[in-house]
Amino acid sequence: GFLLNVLNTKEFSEGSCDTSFIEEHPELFEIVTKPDQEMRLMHFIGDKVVNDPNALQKHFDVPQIPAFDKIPFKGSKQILDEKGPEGLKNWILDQKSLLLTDTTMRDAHQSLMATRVRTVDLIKIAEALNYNMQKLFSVEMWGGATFDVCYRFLQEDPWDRLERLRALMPNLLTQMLIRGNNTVGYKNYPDNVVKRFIRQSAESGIDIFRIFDALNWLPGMELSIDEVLSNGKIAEGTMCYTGDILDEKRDKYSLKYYVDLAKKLEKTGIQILGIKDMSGLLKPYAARKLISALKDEITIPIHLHTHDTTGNGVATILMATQAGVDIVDTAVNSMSGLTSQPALNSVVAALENTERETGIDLEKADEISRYWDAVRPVYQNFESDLKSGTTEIYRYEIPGGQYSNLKPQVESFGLGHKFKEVKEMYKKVNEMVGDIIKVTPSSKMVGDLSIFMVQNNLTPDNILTEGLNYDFPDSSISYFKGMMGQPYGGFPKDLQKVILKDEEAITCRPGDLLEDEDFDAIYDHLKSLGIEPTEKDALTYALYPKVFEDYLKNLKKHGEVWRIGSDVFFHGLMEGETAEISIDEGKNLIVTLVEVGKLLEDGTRNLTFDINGSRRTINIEDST
Ligand code: 3PY
Ligand code: ZN
Repeated sequence: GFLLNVLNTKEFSEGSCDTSFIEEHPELFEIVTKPDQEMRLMHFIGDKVVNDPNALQKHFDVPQIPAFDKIPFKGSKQILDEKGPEGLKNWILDQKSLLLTDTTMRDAHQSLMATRVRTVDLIKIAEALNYNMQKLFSVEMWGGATFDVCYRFLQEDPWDRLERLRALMPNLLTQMLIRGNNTVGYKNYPDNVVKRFIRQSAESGIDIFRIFDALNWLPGMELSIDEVLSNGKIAEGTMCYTGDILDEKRDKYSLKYYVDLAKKLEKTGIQILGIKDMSGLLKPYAARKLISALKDEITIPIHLHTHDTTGNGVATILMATQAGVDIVDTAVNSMSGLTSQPALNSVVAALENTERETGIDLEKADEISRYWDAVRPVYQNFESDLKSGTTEIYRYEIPGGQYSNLKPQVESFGLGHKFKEVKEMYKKVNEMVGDIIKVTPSSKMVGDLSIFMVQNNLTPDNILTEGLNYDFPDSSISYFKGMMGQPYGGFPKDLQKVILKDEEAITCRPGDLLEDEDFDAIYDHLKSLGIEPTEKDALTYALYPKVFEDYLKNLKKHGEVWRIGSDVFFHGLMEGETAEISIDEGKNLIVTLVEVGKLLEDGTRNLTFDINGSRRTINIEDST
């Protein structure tokens, strides 16, 4: 009784009270550990119920996991394990079938719902995907924005996600997106961070590293490529596509530009050439032209990534298929289209009974799609209101992930009514900075600068004079300093001067100037925070120190919230509703929210839960 009362106090469950009494009596601790974990989670849920306006009062369907037989088979992963990277490369070239990558677990949700899909929803479907989609080439399930969003918004550990998914999909190649020297961040990191990050990612289970540089600048990719190769993994050196090779007036990024770049990438020793069409600008006939030319000029397999923002995505894939592309990215239908990838099931169906049929069982793929169909409503608060494909993307050239985020970003500056103006400015800013490749982080620079210019009534016509009176956004300064690398064609010098004022720009690789990270100091610091740090923790701290410290604080306060089902995590519980909540491996609680008490004079409410048949009351501060 006494212990439960201690546990139920708000100070205790938030960890803010003086616990020296308990620390001095370690024997108490053995008894309190389990209920403590329960109470921390109940506190998290109670807080959601009382204080989160997004806690929708509605029921969600339970997503159905398709049946599967766990019979061992040889998948793409075994080809890599048995034949090595070179062997896998040759195996790809020998395939007649179009090979598919499923991006549902990474780019699809990054582009549709602000990267919010949680580990529990991924691991539930992972085995069914492995055993029912045996002909998949790879599963993109890590990297890009998933890394920081995990810690920042989901209070979960992306390394744990990676290792669990790897174990549940033993036959399929895993794939991640890495931003060259920016790894999974938004700025250049010291070389030893980049190398150790890649080594650990390989060890935790990544097979294929899609490496890009936001300006297609080779020195921004070489270090990562070398490190992936020396770890015996697959380096997919990538060129980002922008402009329109069909339009002779847009000649900065011509067919020749891409062919030359592809040849340079091939020389680095990569096993696969990636084409990253992050905005969905590669029109169907341009895809045919590009892939045909590349097939004549390079010998390594080609992997095409596009977005369906314009509605032309499947057409682009089919034209690329006809021209001989080896692998393409798709997302299962219920997670495809719009700012996401083109539809996997539709491509499978389109190619049935043709030379390049994929071998994927459409009915089984449809079951996977139905699973995601049921998962998706839980995330509806994160979806954009885009209802149809839009050809305005050909005009604005905004990447899929950024397009769905730009409106909330613009609204957060109080400029919601000027959204169209910001998009027009995005186009003008791109021209003003010299027509650049726009992808994380250069796309963010263009977006931030566009908002800044609209906000301050700056235009490309007055910026060279007016701009001298302004401090520009950090991303603009970093870009013009050369900290995102060197753009093809160089910087516009006069604008660079206006933005940098007296600061000097660099022309070398930022990593050449950065001191190596002191990992011993990081380990010591993390120990001082009370954890026994792993290499994964140290790397996270090197990439995102503040985000990681906040994550650790939340972990201490709320426990392993990643185990809670997403309906409860995002929407809490309704009065009278029961949910099964996992608090540890194989350990579940049956929790009913019995009653939300009335507002008390001290501004709190008592919430009554039934936990595995016992009543518990938790006091929650009402801050609404
Ligand atoms: C990322 O860098 O996260 C991207 O997906 C860019 O397109
Ligand atoms: Zn993408």
